[in-house]
Amino acid sequence: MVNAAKTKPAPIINRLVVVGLGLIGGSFAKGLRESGLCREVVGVDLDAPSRKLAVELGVVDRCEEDLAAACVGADVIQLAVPILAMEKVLARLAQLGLGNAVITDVGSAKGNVVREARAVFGERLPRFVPGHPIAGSEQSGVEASNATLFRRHKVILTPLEETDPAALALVDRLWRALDADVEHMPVERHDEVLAATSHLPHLLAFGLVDSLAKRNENLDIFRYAAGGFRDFTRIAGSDPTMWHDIFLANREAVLRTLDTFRSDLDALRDAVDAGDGHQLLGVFTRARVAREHFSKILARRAYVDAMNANDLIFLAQPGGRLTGRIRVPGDKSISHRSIMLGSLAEGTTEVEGFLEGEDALATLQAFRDMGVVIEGPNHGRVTIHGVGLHGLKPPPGPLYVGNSGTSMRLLSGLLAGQPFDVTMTGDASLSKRPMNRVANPLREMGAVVETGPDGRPPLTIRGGSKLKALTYTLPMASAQVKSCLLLAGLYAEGKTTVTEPAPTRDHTERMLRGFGYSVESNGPVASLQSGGKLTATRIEVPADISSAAFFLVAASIAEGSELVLEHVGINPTRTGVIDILRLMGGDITLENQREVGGEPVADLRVRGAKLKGIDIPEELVPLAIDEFPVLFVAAACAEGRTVLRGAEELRVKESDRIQVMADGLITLGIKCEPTPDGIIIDGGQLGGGEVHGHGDHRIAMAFSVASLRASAPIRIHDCANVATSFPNFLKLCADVGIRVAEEGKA
Ligand code: SPQ
Repeated sequence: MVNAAKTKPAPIINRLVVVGLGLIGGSFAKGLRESGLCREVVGVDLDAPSRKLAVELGVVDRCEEDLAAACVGADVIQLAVPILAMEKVLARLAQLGLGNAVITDVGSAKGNVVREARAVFGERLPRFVPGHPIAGSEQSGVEASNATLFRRHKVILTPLEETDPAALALVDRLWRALDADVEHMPVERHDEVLAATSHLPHLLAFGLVDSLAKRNENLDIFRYAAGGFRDFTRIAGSDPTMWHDIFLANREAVLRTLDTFRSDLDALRDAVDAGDGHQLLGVFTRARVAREHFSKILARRAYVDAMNANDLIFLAQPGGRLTGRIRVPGDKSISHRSIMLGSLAEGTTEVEGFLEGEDALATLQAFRDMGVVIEGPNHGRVTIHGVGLHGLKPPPGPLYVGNSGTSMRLLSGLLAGQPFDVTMTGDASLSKRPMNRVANPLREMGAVVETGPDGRPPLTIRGGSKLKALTYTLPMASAQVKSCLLLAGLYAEGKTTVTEPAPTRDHTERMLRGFGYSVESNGPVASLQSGGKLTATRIEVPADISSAAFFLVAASIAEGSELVLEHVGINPTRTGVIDILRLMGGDITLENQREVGGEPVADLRVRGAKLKGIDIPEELVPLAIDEFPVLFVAAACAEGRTVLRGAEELRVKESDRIQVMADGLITLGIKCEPTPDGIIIDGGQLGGGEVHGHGDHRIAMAFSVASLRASAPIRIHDCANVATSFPNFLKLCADVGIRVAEEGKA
């Protein structure tokens, strides 16, 4: 039963007529009959046994052979006949007095149905609502009618300019009553999209199987056909008559998409012929990730859904003690930059320890979209076939960078120097973050940068601007703004100089030097001259101190803990968290200090300690900027008061990290007071309760750590974005003794 659990709504129409009682028509009729929205459902079918069965199976209330008899007093007429039979049925309907009845249909192509309807009804069709449910099954006929067939399936309605909004709303309402996911789009767009995503694949599957079957050795070929062949050709088992009809009905759109595909196929043929492995690798690596990438974008529905539409809940059990040795994933900032600089370098860059989190992967995908061949990631190994500073190609569409501020801000700098236009979009969180901090200085350099309202994403960067170097003092301590301008400086005439108000992470400067590009650093001033080139190199990405920070705090607050975090990057612009924890009484020692690829690393040993509240020195703020959510948890577990000032930047991260941490800590029973540029936290006893991650990875992980000192479980909502920076967070927690898991999973 559709909506079995809900109470039946009052009928909204008197009589629904469904013409054609196959799988689709029968399922539509049955579902709506059960929904209670129609007082009577009448079926029309030429086949007598089908008419009899339709009534016996409860698909319709009654059935008619004659269209005219069925349509008397109809409010809605659904045409569910084969697409090439549509013309005949429409012509007959046009001869009947239908009053104000709404006509709709389920045809797989829309242009031809609309043309035929105009031919018989006249140019204006205010009561016609063309539609197409994207659903089906291997079964057919009225006996296969299934009231839930359309549940969570897309139904596309293609209203015309003159479509009466009330008629559209009515058909929309009927489909939604079947739990369909209804979308509206123009007729032409529908036919293009379906030609590409459904009709072309069917043509290829039918064509390939037929081509192989025609060969003399066909028995041998099919005998050795493995899973790949079977997967690819599964749809060649579809109904030949139906598909014959669809190709004739959607001829123009199919031809357009087929021609584009044929030229792509020719390019592949040429690459095979010429032994062009680079071209083949480019196509294959892009294709391999494309499916996953696009389904992620669709699932996230940037700009549309509220962030917590897909609420992933972490449930953290109270208590615990940490032991063992772990290595947290690779540094996010360095991973982003390895892809950017490796792509712009000449030669092949090998990366090890790359962070396979969504943010760094978004950067990787952006460069693939701009024509860079990138192999991997495979267990942290990535091979980037650099194209040089001037080798990027225009991407096929907007670059989607998900949740990643680093991708959007750094990319905007280097995109300002390209000859083509690019638009960058992001998810709901990134769409709220300020971009004028990069857009304004880039404009001063001569770039044309368009933002959404209030300087928020999307960002469009127009190509072809001649950039001139800039001498710029950053209004805030931001490594992203500094890096953005240095990357733009690679393309600007003259010497670009950036002065920062306080030291921020210097990975861009270090890594540019690692790629053989000269960057001067003099205290707070960094500068570079355009005109050089980047030479490919080898990069070993150290473990991310920002991820290690969760375990530094966790082991510090859990009595009796002793944990070693291996191979952590301890770049002095990132170690504020260690300094702050030590000032609070934390017991952290650096062992086995060494340098890899221009970055200092060490194994960090941390033991449980009695922490005390402190006034956090302001000069440490930029050096621990991403670690404050979890440092607030340390403060909540410390004896006495901790005061943070000069950290207003925390309010414009993936969430307002001051406010959301304060809200959560107060829920857990901690006395704290947010201030415009910081927070005051009085240490106390953490209780349990429900808190929110607000789609911010670091908030979700910080509250997971808090459970170690909580008196009851903590339920943390909206945790999906932990995958942006720390995909195996829960696994490592389980390994060392933090009892947090996705709700419903042990
Ligand atoms: O990439 P994103 O979303 O901006 O990530 C964050 C984070 O917490 O992971 C900030 F929200 O890290 C930034 C960091 O805060 C990464 C970064 C970098 O790689 O250059 C610099 C810092 O940002 P900012 O705004 O201070 O320059």
